[in-house]
This record gives sequence, structure tokens and C-alpha cells, in this order.
Amino acid sequence: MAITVRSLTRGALAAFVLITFVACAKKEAEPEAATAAPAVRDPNTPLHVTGTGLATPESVLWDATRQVWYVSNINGQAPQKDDNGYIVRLGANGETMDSLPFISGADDDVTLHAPKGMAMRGDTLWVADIDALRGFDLTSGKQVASIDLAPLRATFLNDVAIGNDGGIYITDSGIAFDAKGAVSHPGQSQVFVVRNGVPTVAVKLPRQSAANGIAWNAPKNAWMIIGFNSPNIFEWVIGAKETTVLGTGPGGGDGLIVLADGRAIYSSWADSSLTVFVGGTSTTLRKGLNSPADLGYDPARKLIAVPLFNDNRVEFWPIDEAPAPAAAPAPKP
Ligand SMILES: [Ca+2]
Ligand SMILES: [Ca+2]
Repeated sequence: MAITVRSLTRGALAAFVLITFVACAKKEAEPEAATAAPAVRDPNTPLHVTGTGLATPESVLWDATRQVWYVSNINGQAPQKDDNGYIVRLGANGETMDSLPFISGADDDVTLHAPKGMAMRGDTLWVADIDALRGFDLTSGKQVASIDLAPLRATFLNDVAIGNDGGIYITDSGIAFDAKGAVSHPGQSQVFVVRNGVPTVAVKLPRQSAANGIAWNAPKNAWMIIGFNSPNIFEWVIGAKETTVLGTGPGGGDGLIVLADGRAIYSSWADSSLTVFVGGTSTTLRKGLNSPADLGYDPARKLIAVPLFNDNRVEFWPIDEAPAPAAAPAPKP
């Protein structure tokens, strides 16, 4: 029904104007989640920020086919089996997409306690969940698999990656937390591989290294692994009995990606940084990132997604955009 101003009483007109105003205000507020890039960017601000709908975000994963980011949310304590974890989708520029989580432990037909690392193989999203690997259909969000790694003594599954052999590789930090939050290492720092639905131990790392990020390093045909409780950058060649150490960094390692050119970029809780590792040396790329967890990466845009675990936020940074330099020191005479 068309509404003419003449047919409205003064009160109704005021309400109509108010509603229109609110609607306009709402419309203008919408792009907040995805800040448009100005012509000249300030390299010290993220390209996009997403700060709504997230609760203890641990991992971000880019899906180039669907042009969405997946964000795993622990929603509470990292080791707690509370079945309240969830996964949301964000648009390519970090826009909030889901009014309800895409995948939610709160649903009766989903079990998801504290989701961390994620990887895609075909149409399935594989998610590390304390001592199990959960599989979800990427179109429907329905749970399609649950693989129990508790019999292999998994205690803190962390990152997931697909190998060039088709195996699903999962790190186990092997850590536990007591009632006061103190960390102990009752489990083994190790990597599992799942083939045809069957998990086995792939390799064990030094006991207290707390294996965290894992990424396939194609140029070297090997895995790269970092530990939350180690400054070492580990390498593991499939079939080798042990890992080797490629170099060191600040420690507190979490997310890890390896670029096509062989550069590795990882997040560090120790110095709140993104750090680049190349030629055996770690160099700070960017600081000021509080509790930076498992990184997502879109190679087409060279855009890195950093979930800030304790800040309930995901920041998107172009990787090859250098931070504005601090004031240069005066040249020495
Ligand atoms: Ca449930
Ligand atoms: Ca992690």
C-alpha cells in the first residue's frame, strides 16, 4: 500500500520520519565491518577489521572458490569440552555474513567444543577440536565426520593442513591447563596424519615445544612447523624419523604460512608480531598484534588475516606493505 504524507496523522508522520531516519542511519552504518580502502593507505592500519560475532577466534582460512573467510571461535576456554564452539563466514573484505554461525556446537547434530586450526580438502572443512578432528560440508555446514584421536593420546590438537600426499596433518601441542590456568605438558608435542579416516602419529617433536602452526613448504618438499613453547622453526621431511631446526625466532609461535616464493610468515605471541622467516633468519614484519593466532592467507591479494585471540577481532593486512618507518636515527658523523 502506498503511503502519502497527507494520509498520515502528525504522530504517525513523526514515527514515519523517525523510522526512515533510523533506516538511513542503519544503512550508512553497514559498511563498518569492511572499511573501504582510501586512495592512499595508512600502512599502520589494517586494510579491514572484523570485530563483531567473534569469541576467542583461533584460526582464519580463505576459501578462494567461495570467496569467503572461515573463522573458528573457541568461545570460552581452549581445552574445555563445552560444545559451544562455532565457525562463522566472513566476506572477502571481512564483512559479517552470518546472523547465526555457519557451524555451531550449540546445534544438536554438531559436536564442536573449542575449534582451532582448519583446512579444506574438496568440499570438506577439517577442524581440530581438542582431541578429535571434525569434518563439515562446506556448502551445507553439516557435520560429516568426527575422528577420535584420544586413543592416540592427543591432548591439544592445534593446526590442520593438507599434504601434497592428500593426508590431513594435525599438530598436537600436548599441553594441558590446571584450574589456575598454569600450563603443563602431559602430552607429546607431535604431528598426526589422517589417511582414509585413520589417524597415526607422523612425527614427534621435542617434548615441550608445543607444536602449533604447520604449513607445507612446497619449494623444499617438506613441512615447516613452529611451537608455542619454542623459538625454533622446525622442518620435517615426510618419512624422516625426526624434525630438524632451520632457524629461530621470538618464540610463542602460532599461525604459519609459506608463500609461493618460499618466505614463511608466522605469528608470535611472545612479541605480538608477524615475523617473516627467509634464508634461515627471522625478521619482524609487523608488531602491535596482541595474541595473534592462526593466520589465514589469500595469495591472489597477498592478504593475510590475523585473528587476535584475546581481542575478539580479525585484522586483515596486505603482507607486502611495509609499516611506516619510525623516525630515522641521525646519521653518524
Ligand atoms: Ca552440539
Ligand atoms: Ca594455532
